[in-house]
Amino acid sequence: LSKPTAAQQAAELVTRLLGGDRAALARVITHLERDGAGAREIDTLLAPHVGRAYTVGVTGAPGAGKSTIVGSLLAAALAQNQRTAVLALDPVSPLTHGAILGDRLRMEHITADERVFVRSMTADAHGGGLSVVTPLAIRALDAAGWPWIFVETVGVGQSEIDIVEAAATTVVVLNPGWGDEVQSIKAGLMEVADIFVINKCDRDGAAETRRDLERLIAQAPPSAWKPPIVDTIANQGSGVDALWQAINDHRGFQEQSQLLPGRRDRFLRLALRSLAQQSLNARIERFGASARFKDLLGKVTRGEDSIHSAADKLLKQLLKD
Ligand SMILES: Nc1nc2c(ncn2[C@@H]2O[C@H](COP(=O)(O)OP(=O)(O)O)[C@@H](O)[C@H]2O)c(=O)[nH]1
Ligand SMILES: [Mg+2]
Repeated sequence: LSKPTAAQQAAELVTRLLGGDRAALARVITHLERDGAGAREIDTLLAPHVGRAYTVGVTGAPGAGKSTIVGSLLAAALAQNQRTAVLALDPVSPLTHGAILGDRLRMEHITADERVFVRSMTADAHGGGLSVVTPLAIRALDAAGWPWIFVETVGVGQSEIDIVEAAATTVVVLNPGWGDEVQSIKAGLMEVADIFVINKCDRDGAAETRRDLERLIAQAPPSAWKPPIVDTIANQGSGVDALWQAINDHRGFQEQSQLLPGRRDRFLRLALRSLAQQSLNARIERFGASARFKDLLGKVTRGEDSIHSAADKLLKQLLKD
């Protein structure tokens, strides 16, 4: 008997995933993460089965309490017998390996439950970055029948803002005292926040933070949804039911106003753009080693061609290949 091909293995894995096999789901995400043999086949096979899940992005500075909040939200969801998956993203993994371990611990009390699926992903496991892999992993969870998907990410850098934009509901977590967090708000999170959380309300300064936030919200362009501010003490579970309610309210608002197809478009646009970008970058890398590239480079070096025109020729060549 010959060894099964990557395509056959992918088909078998996806069949098991669709049947609810958790180990198959975990392996599929690993394949997508590594962009290994079968990743393309896997997404093709998943495509007819996606579109039912509701995604909630949870973002904020490191240490703000995102993992603690997600852990308590899992409990709130479970209390209503809602099955929930979590993707914990670590965009700067060499610096925050401890954080990922901590995340696991903070959710561990609950991850033994069959109605919960928790998965961490790091940026260094593949070439394309989290903005490529996260949408693919969300599709895998969706196809596997997880109705709620929480995505936890650190709110730094444009690619992470892209990721939170891809969620149907985006929760931005702050702490009393603001500090550096006001920077990330100004850097663009203000426009993407559907719900604000002031976590660690056991500390001083919560009322001032709320006032600052209310002022920022009042300055935003008018819109039908006004982001609520929820106070939490997540490590004591306080305020988390109100947050779960706010998430459900926002979902209900979007369903009623028929806003979810637009959110879905935004998600797929991001996924498509990220993947195309990754693929183009890989081609440029490969092309950089070719004789044709050396030729182009030589012309620029000798002053026979401009950098602009050489770059145009490079692109033309790449798109022809
Ligand atoms: N005092 C206080 N500490 C909290 C609260 N919520 C979380 N923490 C603690 O803050 C630290 C960072 O929490 P974590 O959930 O890992 O933050 P993340 O990096 O945003 O995921 C942990 O030690 C938590 O136990 C809170 O409401 N009050
Ligand atoms: Mg965390």
